[in-house]
Amino acid sequence: MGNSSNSDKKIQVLILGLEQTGKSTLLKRIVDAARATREEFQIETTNGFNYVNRTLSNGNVFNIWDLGGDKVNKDFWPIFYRTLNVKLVIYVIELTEQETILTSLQDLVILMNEESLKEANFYIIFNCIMPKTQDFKESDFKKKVELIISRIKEYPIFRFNERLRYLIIDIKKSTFSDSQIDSILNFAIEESNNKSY
Ligand SMILES: Nc1nc2c(ncn2[C@@H]2O[C@H](COP(=O)(O)OP(=O)(O)O)[C@@H](O)[C@H]2O)c(=O)[nH]1
Ligand SMILES: [Mg+2]
Repeated sequence: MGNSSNSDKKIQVLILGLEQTGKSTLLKRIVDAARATREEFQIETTNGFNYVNRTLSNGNVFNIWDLGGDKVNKDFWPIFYRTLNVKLVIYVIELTEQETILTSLQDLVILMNEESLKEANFYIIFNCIMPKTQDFKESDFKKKVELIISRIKEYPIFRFNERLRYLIIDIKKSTFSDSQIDSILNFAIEESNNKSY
């Protein structure tokens, strides 16, 4: 309801995923990348939601919502995705927590088939929370991620190939560049005939 009256051209983005996967850390990275609008931003366990605006150099303005991922907060997700005209879901999965991966996948499949999200693209961030002493190497996780993606593909999902992209990263580390953040956000507005994935 009310989606078509969204004349202010702001592009709605949700950051979703289970708790402790790195969603709020990702939001902080997005804020840090927006140097012109740098502001004080505290990361705590998210009760409710965090919210920022981000303007890219191409003029696109994004409203980015980081929603809490615990059981109670998850019940409120539908209020956001059924009210906002969501163009992009950034879905964070923590790769080193084996027990939670299956739950993450089930939630993702449900979201991708949710009626009010059928026009939305999905960008999975496979976050690798490495111990302080250990460096992140993408190659260590590639096989695992390919397996996970093939698991998701077993489900019937509306326009799966066009709507899904992913990245394997340690969100906290500097290997996650500002231009990667920009290209994730811009996936929100890519026309389907340009989609290369
Ligand atoms: N080493 C490392 N720690 C991370 C990373 N992402 C998040 N963390 C830590 O994991 C915890 C949960 O992160 P948070 O962003 O609050 O998760 P959220 O519950 O999904 O919002 C925090 O203590 C973060 O500092 C990461 O990429 N690398
Ligand atoms: Mg949080």
